[in-house]
Amino acid sequence: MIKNKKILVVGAGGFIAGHLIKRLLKEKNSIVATDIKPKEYWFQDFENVESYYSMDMKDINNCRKVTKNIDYVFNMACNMGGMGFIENNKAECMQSVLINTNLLIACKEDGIKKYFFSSSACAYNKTKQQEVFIDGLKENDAYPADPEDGYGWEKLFSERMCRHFMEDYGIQVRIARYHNIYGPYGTYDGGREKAPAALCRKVIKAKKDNDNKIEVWGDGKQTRTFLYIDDCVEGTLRLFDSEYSDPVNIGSDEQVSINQMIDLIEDISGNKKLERIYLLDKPKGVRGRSSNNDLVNKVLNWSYKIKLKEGLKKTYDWISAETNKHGSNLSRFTKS
Ligand code: GKE
Repeated sequence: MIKNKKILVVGAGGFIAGHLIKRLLKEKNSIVATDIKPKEYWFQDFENVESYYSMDMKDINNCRKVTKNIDYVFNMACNMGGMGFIENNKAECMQSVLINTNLLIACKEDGIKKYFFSSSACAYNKTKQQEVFIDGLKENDAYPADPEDGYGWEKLFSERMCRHFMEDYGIQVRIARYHNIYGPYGTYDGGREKAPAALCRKVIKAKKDNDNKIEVWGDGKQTRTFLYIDDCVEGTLRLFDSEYSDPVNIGSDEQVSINQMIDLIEDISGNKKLERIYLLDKPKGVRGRSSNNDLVNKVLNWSYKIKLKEGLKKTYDWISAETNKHGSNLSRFTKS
């Protein structure tokens, strides 16, 4: 485990980075945190972070400001969200290549030795995800390249940029392909939310309004796997500590349909069964997706511990508490 190091976390105001920083601080590391969002909109707030910066890391001059005297860098920053966001903001998502590229240039100039890049299951070839229940995606299923339009290409391009900085300049890179990470202290409203938080929010709202229906994107038969944030952070830190520098899945293989996930959320809510209004024109992404964890088990001896029902309960309870405090649209968690 990383201890007593000086670590730059880019995208520090985001969901995964917020939980990652909490772990790194616990291990007595000193953190330099940057995010494009103003600090009041960061998902988590850490008083004992060494320094905060609210600035756009697509600008290489900002990258150069924060890579001095740093041991390690975690690039958790990209303009992204669930399908509702990435399907409608492809140019915005692609520009995140500027963050990763300029950050790597600054790291090379400052002799930083180790660099983590958060990639995504959206890097995988779409034609291998056209059936409802598919075999888990193996790391070499990213080629031949046919990733999610916009966001997926940004991730795949940036993976290769990382590899070439390692080959040409010796920066040790570690690359995780995250499979739909969910949990508390993430976006649950406002358009960037992913399915677990969105559907928790909808079930919570239906219960509160004594409504008997919810809107579901697609026909509900599409499948995914979802990884709880604590398992994601553990896998990320194990990968960073390892010697493995090719992209590797950090995901779950507990494949469920969206309908099955809604069943779990309704059980958690203790509410009556809701009528599902299927909106077939909404953003759907791939038909089926799951993570093959053979490689990550082998190289990191890591597997997820928190099953979907348990993770959804923690997420549901947190969103319910937040909406009681802020209402579904007012919470700072929806600003981004
Ligand atoms: N966001 C959302 N909101 N999705 C819904 C909803 C809803 O209210 N109702 C049903 N869905 C369906 C979507 O249509 C999609 O088929 C599935 O849930 C998952 O949607 P998602 O969580 O927004 O995103 P995806 O898993 O399709 O893609 C995401 O994958 C991540 C990596 O695994 C991407 O948007 C990125 O967040 C990331 O690459």
